[in-house]
Amino acid sequence: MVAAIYAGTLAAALFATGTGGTVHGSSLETYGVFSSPAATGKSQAVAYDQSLVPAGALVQVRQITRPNGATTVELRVAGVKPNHLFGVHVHQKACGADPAAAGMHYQNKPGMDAAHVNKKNEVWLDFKSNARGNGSAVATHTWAFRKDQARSVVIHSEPGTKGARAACLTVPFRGAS
Ligand SMILES: [Cu+2]
Repeated sequence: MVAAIYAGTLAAALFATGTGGTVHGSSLETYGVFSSPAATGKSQAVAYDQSLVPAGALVQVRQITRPNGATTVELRVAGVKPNHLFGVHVHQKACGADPAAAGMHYQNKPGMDAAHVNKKNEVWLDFKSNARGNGSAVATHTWAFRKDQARSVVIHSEPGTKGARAACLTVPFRGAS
């Protein structure tokens, strides 16, 4: 519980410097402290490659959905490998000890060709960490998630779609009502 309280405080601090302002619509925040799959237990944040995402690194994800369905997802991380380009996507399933547990990318319109596997049809939050190992990204789409079909954020070893899965945060994204 100490870790959770610590993460909550730090996560709040991470977002305190963020966009802020009044949100019209609904907002969801999820945070975690990464740990190895073996040590994870009930934690929602799993680090598979600790050379990129060490145990103890922090992550926070915020979802803002407007009344018209437009959805913004914000990612913030602290304590990851400095000066590194990461690829990040919203995936369909919750994280597990196995990196594959998170399943495929969430897609607005399902399809495996280039017309569907892109950051307009999926939620990509690629970022470059700074010299202190902190990073952030924001993605906005005109569409909302389908209920219960977007369940995690996966951090990959490189930008785009080719990187190995380095870490995962389970996020109960809200679907269109
Ligand atoms: Cu991914």
